[in-house]
Amino acid sequence: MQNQALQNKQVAVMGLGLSGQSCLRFLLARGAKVIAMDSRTQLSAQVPEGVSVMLGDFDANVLKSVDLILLSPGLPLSHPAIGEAQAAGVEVIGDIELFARFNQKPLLGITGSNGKSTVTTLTTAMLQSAGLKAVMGGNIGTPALDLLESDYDVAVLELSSFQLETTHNLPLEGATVLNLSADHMDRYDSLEAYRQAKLRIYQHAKTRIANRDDELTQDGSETQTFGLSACEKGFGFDAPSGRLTLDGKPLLDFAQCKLMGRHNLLNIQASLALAMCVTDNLSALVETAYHFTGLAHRCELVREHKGVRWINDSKGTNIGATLAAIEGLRAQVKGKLILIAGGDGKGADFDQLLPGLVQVDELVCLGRDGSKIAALKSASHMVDNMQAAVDKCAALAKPGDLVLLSPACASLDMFDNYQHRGQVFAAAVEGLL
Ligand code: UMA
Ligand code: ADP
Repeated sequence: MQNQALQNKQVAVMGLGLSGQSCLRFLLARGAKVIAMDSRTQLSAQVPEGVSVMLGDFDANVLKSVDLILLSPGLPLSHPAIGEAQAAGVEVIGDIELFARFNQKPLLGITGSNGKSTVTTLTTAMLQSAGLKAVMGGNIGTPALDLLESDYDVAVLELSSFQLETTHNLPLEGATVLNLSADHMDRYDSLEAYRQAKLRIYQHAKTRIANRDDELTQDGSETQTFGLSACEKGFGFDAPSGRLTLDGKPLLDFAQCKLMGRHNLLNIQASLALAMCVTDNLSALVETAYHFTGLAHRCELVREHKGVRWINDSKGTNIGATLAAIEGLRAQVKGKLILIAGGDGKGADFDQLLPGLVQVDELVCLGRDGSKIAALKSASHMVDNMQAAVDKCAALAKPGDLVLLSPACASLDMFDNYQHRGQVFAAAVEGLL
């Protein structure tokens, strides 16, 4: 697409968060006439000059009158005003679709319920070590349109189901759905509707990389797979030798990697599969897999104090993530595993957390939906805030125990975001010293 294509076009940008703001900058720079809308009546960010701003309820008549609507991921396509505009023939897209129309470089795409940021970051690091100018963006935090300002050989995109709903033509060299478990059930009618949004990532992908152990990631079109089983084709794992394999041949010794837990074995396989879509420098990719230490707030050791390990997995914002954290860590705990969970459950059915809760010895719950989780286990304690949660765990813990913050919930009922929640936890743990 040419810059002129947007010149003097009337475009409504709906939602003025990070992606909405990136759309404003991009559109203004290309001469579009922009109307900015947000359902909130107060905004924390400033809107650039030259943009007309409409706050509060969306006006369907305004939306019907524009040439194009750019919808933020936090807003559902099902909003009636958007439906009216679509019925009137107005095109509705998201920032990723706009990015795709202007990007001219190879792209890799990552979605799934959990592990997206880890795989996006690891894949980018692998490509950089292979000598490519690789950048990452999308759901991970840097809006995709902002990437177009930089010079890159390849862009690695973390894509949420929300972003994929408004993306129609995204050509990807490689795409993966890492795994699928219930999340955002306050936005989707069913798990299948959420899954279908995720599977859209495969639509225009050359290599489609699915998880053999999770059939919900497969749509029958996959051309590459990864999984925990030994396998003659694709990425596999030979349990007796502890080696990750490619087409049955040993590739790396997982015990030598800094990332731990079965979920991270899968994350490494998926990253290798993606990176290999754009480079054949396999030794550089494997070397990076050995040295990658993981991201903050994901099964991160805060401190070992009086023989008790305190782990921050604040990014465990849904049941699947918390189950993976418990399974990944349980084998390493000699004493008790004490879990801190609870927050905004996003409409989840917490019964699905039961297979994890049976592996937990003590449960400390907080937040809006904490009592729903606490009700599932007899050895549970409800507390009012994170400080009280840490104090309770300190009173329960003995040398050899592990305390895991993995809430299975979003943080927004009590904190600014998951990072803030993890920081408050870490500060409370440090306060025990
Ligand atoms: N909102 C309103 N009214 C509006 C617009 C937004 O109430 O008119 C609310 C939304 O309901 C939501 C919040 O504002 O609660 C933010 O929504 P947004 O669409 O403005 O979000 P952005 O700030 O643009 O950030 C988005 C992604 N956020 C969401 O999809 C909710 C960010 O992912 C992403 O990093 C950013 O674009 C850059 O691409 C965050 C996220 O939480 C990390 N993603 C979800 C997740 O990972 O589970 C999908
Ligand atoms: P996302 O970006 O999808 O939220 P992250 O890489 O930030 O994923 O990891 C979030 C949480 O999900 C981590 O705290 C970890 O507990 C869990 N997790 C990471 N990778 C996986 C995986 N492959 N399968 C299941 N859970 C995972």
